[in-house]
Amino acid sequence: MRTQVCIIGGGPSGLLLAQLLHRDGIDSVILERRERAHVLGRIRAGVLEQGSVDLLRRASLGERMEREGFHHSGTYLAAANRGFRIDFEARVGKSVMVYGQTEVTRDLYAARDAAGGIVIDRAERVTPWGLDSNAPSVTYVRDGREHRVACDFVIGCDGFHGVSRTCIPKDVLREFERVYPFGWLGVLSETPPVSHELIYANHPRGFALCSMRNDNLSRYYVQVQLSDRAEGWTDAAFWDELKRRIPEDAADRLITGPSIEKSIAPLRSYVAEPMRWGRLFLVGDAAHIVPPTGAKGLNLAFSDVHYLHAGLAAHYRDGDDDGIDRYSHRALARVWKCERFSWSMTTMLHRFPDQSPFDQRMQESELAWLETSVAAQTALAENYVGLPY
Ligand code: RFL
Ligand code: PHB
Repeated sequence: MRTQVCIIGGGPSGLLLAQLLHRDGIDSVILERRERAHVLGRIRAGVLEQGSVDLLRRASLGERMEREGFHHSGTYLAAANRGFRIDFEARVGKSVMVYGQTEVTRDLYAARDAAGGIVIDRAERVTPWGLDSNAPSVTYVRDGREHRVACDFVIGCDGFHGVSRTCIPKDVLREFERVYPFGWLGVLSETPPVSHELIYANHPRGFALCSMRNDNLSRYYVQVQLSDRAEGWTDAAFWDELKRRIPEDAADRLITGPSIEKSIAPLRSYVAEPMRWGRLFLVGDAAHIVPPTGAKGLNLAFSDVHYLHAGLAAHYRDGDDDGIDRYSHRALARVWKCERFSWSMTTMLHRFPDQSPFDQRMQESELAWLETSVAAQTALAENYVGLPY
């Protein structure tokens, strides 16, 4: 088979890139390792920046998001069981959209199907070839048979554990990493959200987050030890712990119920440089990971898609390679700013194992400063709603 752009990974970044390219008349094939039902079953991000919303609209994917998503014009931060609000609209004139990654992915698959796009799931042993030549290709095995896709470009949208990044020679690839000494235990429950906006809580017992998917679907997280297992946490233990860490009025209001999903995610900051090698381009989690505290992972994947789509469109339309040549540099400039924000939110809000009473006071005074300083609130709001592309 031959295509112009071969995309490895059928997560949100691979699907969105394919959809944007399709609108420019550029054809692509997506190779996805898992079954589609598995990809659609993942519970991940919940918050979309304005730039991500605009990009989805540009790909004609805005309709259900507009109907079912929630505009949030602010968020609550809390320290020691007392909360205060940061008003994004007042500080920077922008808001965010609460619309789950699961729904975004479902909309993207529906759009690919409607456009007759090729998404090959259960593609095993996906292997790129000739990335430093003008004629790359990708082989894969499906139902025991090997296939080859010849293409102009290979795009690695295959997440942190994908194959693409490993194709960049060791003496070219530079990796930067911080692994945090804790994880997030996340619970999804069919209960009304405790608050109409998110609550990010610092507490001496550890971080907690109250988020949501819709009027009767809540998403909550508590910081846990990396050695904890989700099965080891009963629902009752989870709700007790959450209540201890959030503001008292929210704890009093909290409606609890059985969990319908419970899992533990480790926290990591990671960047791979460069994001391009020969005919290979890395996008999203394949190139960088942020801890979820700033709600940046999916949004960062989408800003990569924006830069790469613009570069590929100019290549095919005008024979202009400036955009693809500058892709890695432009994407990384934004990646590092979002890495910094996600790291700083994580550092401000979590309890670290060796944290001293001094460190705890430092966190509390940073939050106290945020509560009263318009300048500090503006800086946080500018990053949270999304830096410009
Ligand atoms: P994905 O979603 O990991 O998709 C990669 C796809 O590639 C496939 N794949 C392969 N296919 C073929 N061959 C191979 N060798 C392959 N290896 C892998 C995989 O099966 C998969 O389908 O990467 P992508 O598209 O770059 O998207 C990134 C986002 O998924 C990620 O950044 C976010 O989920 C992060 N994240 C959040 N981001 C936000 O912007 N806002 C949030 O509120 C937010 N909350 C979160 C999060 C991530 C979390 N977890 C579980 C890590 C909350 C959590 C708890
Ligand atoms: C979520 O709703 O899953 C969510 C929201 C905000 C975050 C992380 C996760 O910072």
